[in-house]
Amino acid sequence: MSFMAIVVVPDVRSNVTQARGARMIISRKYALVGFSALLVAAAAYAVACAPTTRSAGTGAADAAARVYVPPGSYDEYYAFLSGGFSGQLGVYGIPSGRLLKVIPVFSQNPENGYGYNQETRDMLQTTWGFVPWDDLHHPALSVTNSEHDGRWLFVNANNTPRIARIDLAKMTTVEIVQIPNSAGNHSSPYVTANTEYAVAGTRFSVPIPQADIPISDYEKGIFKGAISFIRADQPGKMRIAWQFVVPGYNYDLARAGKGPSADWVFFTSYNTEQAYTKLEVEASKNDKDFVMALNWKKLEQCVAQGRAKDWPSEYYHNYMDEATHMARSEKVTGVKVLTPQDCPEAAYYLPTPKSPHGVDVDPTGEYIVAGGKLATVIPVHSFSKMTKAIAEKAFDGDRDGIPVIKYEAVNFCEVQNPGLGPLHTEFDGQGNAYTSVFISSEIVKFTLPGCEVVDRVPTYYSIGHLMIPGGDTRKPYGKYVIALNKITKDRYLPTGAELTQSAQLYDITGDKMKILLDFPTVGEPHYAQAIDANLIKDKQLKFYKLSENRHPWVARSEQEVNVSRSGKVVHVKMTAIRSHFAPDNIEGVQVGDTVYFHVTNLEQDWDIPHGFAAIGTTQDAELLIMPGETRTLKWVAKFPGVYPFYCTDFCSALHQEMQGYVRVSPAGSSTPLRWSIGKGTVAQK
Ligand code: K7E
Ligand code: CUA
Repeated sequence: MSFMAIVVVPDVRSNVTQARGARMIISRKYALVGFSALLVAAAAYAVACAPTTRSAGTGAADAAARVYVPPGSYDEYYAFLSGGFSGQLGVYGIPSGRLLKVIPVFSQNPENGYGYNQETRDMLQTTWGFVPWDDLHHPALSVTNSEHDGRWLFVNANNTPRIARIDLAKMTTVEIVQIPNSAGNHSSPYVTANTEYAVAGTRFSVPIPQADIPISDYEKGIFKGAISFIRADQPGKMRIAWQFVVPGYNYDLARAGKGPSADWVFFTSYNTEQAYTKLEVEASKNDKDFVMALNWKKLEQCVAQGRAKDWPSEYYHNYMDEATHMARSEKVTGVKVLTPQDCPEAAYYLPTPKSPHGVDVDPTGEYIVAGGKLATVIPVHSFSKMTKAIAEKAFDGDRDGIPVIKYEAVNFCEVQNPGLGPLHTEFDGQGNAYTSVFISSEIVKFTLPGCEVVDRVPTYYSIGHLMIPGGDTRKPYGKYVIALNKITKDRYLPTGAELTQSAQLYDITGDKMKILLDFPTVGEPHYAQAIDANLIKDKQLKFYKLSENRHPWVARSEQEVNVSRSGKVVHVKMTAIRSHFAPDNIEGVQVGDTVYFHVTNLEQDWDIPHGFAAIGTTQDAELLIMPGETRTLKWVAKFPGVYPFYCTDFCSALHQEMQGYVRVSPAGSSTPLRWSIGKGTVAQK
């Protein structure tokens, strides 16, 4: 969760005693603070609206039929669910909820060696060094004219600010760029209407540039937020195009406009109080915080006109080189920085109640819906009112040179009775909006432009984001809404202290939302995206072409294998094919040698990976080598002896025969370096 102040009330379950207990704890804890009343109300509300579990009940057969995908058939959508603190992305079929793949992004993954093996380790390089973990919240599919185009998916790393690109034809992470001058890369990444830019805002404001100063200097306005624009439509070339330095608030979530508002991006900001301690109280004082509207076209012009300053920042850009199948890691120096003064008329603040979390733009591009997590209404702003207010200068002063538009001049409506703790909103393309409501644990449906709540349905439990397939595009697919829940409590067979997180699928084709399915998720799902399977299923990569493999240690046939020594490093250039390695006998390795096994999978057929594992591997995991690919395992020879290596992926009837030996002699031994497969084929150096 990213809003600590209210997570103290997640106990929304059908247990009155528990809720009462929670209420007591809360009121004790918050007796001193201004909004304890709201929190108590929250707990009371939880009791009143306590969901009844197992509500699928009568319609169960009908629900089952709606999500049933017969064996051998495909799902309708691919859904990409963020894994939160797992640093991974789960790929699920919808409506079945079947897990199809886990894509490691900001994580090491022993299943396929990502982040361990020598080819992919550098994807996780940063100015802090090798950072093999992060907190992944928001997937964003690439779009053309604000509709899915099936090229890429972008995701954020929250902790050590980074953005990654996933290639949707490979379903692997192919590019990661670090974001300097940012801290808590939460409002990230959201792409503009034609994926020109991925935008990323800082959740935590920090001294920019970083400086050793007292924390209380926050009050002097030295702490700032950086909004980054990352060029996103040029694979392999993600760069910080520029950064826009804004007042030191917390920039929580973002959305690009579409249609008439396509030149704009919107960011929520909370902590406009600029608190730096006890934020749960100190950052909850103002009745209104802001949505910040940024005209990125104008900012782009200002940069083109040379108004940005060059700042000496450093960051890493890592990408998978297609030809060599290896990550390239480069340090980039310098970033262009704009201030509001450098580029007037590019940024405006829209007053928004109260500590807003999500901000979402409807399919027409006209309505900007914010989720004020402590607000008692859902504020909906109007883009056309906003442009009019800007033309008429209907302002209420400014913050650091950013004009604040009068609330009445930009607000379209306040949706009444939205539940407690509205967070995120998606759209069905039929004039309805669906907002996730955390404290009262429900999805609330309201009409736009009607602004009237027309339905609500409980979620089990504590929904964070929600997602309608295509629900953030110009053309939502409608049909389903998926609740991404924080807490499951009694929903599944218990598994010790750590319980699964979960998603829930609802039918939204009728007037009333209907729950169809619960399915557990990998990690904590924050946001998710789903795409029509027809857009990408037929372009899935089946294997890498061996003839195009330019890995420096590739062996394209068994004739090309060899073993070579350079000082205390031994390179084994080897191949794998059903059902043997070549070579499979290696001698002459010495204690203290570092051995690199470069294994090329010679198969040119779909779904025939080979694995490779060597005993006592300490730094790398096993390898999983796709057909036509080369992967490298680093192995340190520790003790004299004869050690096996073997294939870990059951690849054929003779998979268990797919093994070999490496002989390790004492350091300085006279055993020559030699390798072989089959008797009498010994090669020697
Ligand atoms: Cu609401 Cu990180 Cu998008 Cu979680 S965030 S819920
Ligand atoms: Cu190759 Cu098992």
